[in-house]
Amino acid sequence: MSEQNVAQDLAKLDADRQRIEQIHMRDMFRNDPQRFKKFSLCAGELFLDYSKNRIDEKSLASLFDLARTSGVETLRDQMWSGEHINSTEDRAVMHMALRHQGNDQRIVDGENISAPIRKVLAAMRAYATSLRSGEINGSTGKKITDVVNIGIGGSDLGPAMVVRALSPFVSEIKPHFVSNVDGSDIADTLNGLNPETTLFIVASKTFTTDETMTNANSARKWLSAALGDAAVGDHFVAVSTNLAACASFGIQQDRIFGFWDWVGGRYSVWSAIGLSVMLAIGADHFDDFLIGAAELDQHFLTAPLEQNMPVIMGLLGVWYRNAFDFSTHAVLPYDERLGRFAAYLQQQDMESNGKSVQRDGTSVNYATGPIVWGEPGTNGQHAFYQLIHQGTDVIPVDFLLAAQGEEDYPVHHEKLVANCFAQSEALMLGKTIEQVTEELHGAGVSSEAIKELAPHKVFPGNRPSNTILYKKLTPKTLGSLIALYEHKVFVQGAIWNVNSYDQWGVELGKQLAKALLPKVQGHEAATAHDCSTQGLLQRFQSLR
Ligand code: G6Q
Repeated sequence: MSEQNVAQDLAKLDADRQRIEQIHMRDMFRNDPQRFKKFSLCAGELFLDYSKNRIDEKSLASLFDLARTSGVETLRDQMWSGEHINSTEDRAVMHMALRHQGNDQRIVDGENISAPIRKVLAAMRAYATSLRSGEINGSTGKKITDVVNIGIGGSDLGPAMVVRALSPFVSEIKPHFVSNVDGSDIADTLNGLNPETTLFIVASKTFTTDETMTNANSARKWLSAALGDAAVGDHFVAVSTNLAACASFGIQQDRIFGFWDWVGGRYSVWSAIGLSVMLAIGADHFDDFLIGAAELDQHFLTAPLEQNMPVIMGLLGVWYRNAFDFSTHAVLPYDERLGRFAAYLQQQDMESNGKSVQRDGTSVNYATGPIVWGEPGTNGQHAFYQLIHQGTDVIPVDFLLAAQGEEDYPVHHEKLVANCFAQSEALMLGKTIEQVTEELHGAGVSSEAIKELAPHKVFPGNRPSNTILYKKLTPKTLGSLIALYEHKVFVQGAIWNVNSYDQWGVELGKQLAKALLPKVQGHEAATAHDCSTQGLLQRFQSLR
């Protein structure tokens, strides 16, 4: 990566911002009927309309310059060639290799990783196929009908989001997810399940994560109480890089699916962490999911920056975060089954780029990762869209939409589409005081009432949005969508010069929870804390 002074490079965007702020987007559209054509593109099966952004050709050119001077392409190529771009953990970042479709070798630390990737994938396929067909059964010979994935963070959010998104493809086996250490999570999940027909996947890269091991031990107790301890081998599989710990939990050697330290947790749904997905949708659909991601990877690796969808989305995010100081970004799928997509992206984006130091450890003096949030439309329209349209914060939005619904409810889908397009149009156009006044006059409202009411009915407009349109939410499309956002996050991390692949910010809380546990349990005195923490401990003990 080139030597850089990020703040200086970002400051160069200011002249563009000042120029752009002089003109409302509605005028940009009025002045240029080619805007949609100019500012939209395809990548595989995804279509992106980014014309409803506060951009012109000149500001985009500056953004592409920024990508070049920040060394986005160099870092991308370093990642793909297996260099340890995750410097603080001294690791390569090779999740793209998990879905790579070519026969070429991928070398990490002198080893060809393509062969072990294919081996694990084949083992997953063989297991999934036998389990789904009833060739492999539970300890009493009954067919497994329910699978519970026990994992948290990267070992939960990806698979949980994906099986929900692909629910029309789920057959034979019903997937469940337990992540929270809160006992209500496992209790509610086990309630109604039959131990004889339930399989648990303990999904943990390290196999030491407290929440996951606590849940795994409770699940094991539940199963042993019903079927005896000898049944554990038939009802538990593991996904981990810590093979020794899996074996000592009692998991059979051939039911441990491995992965590698060059797969970050939040980038691991493509690895054996996706086993619950494969069990639920079948191996062929899982292959399509990988193929969809690989298609986006090829696009990201080869398309020129100016026609590179994740690069464009990443740059627009930097534009708003740094030149305009907008601090949040909403992802609003008009696709109910993407109900967990925003939660998934929160980890992908905020754990990756929520950083305050550069790669060399020096503090940043510019803003980095935005707050990412969202909910599916149209529900959000009846809730928080008020603020998006008329609040004091400007919130750039991504709308996600399938042209075809999975179900035979055409009227529903047409209404969904109309609402999605209407929102981006409304955000861009807004409504002027003159339009409001005219409308109210037309409705016969008195001049006096109009004076009072009109300001409340004005929409400033000029609010940016992207629209990502695809034919249908299939495994392949979903693979492409996730990869698109992964690369977008990469581009932003490269520009902000942060390490997008570590997550030290999650450690302090874990460390303090460990120290607090004996005090919560009452084994140690509630001392040596600040008076708030101490007071809470005492209050808690008095309420137990
Ligand atoms: C993701 C993080 C984190 C991780 C969980 C679970 O990038 O590393 O979310 O996935 O903490 O870790 P284990 O898989 O090791 O249990």
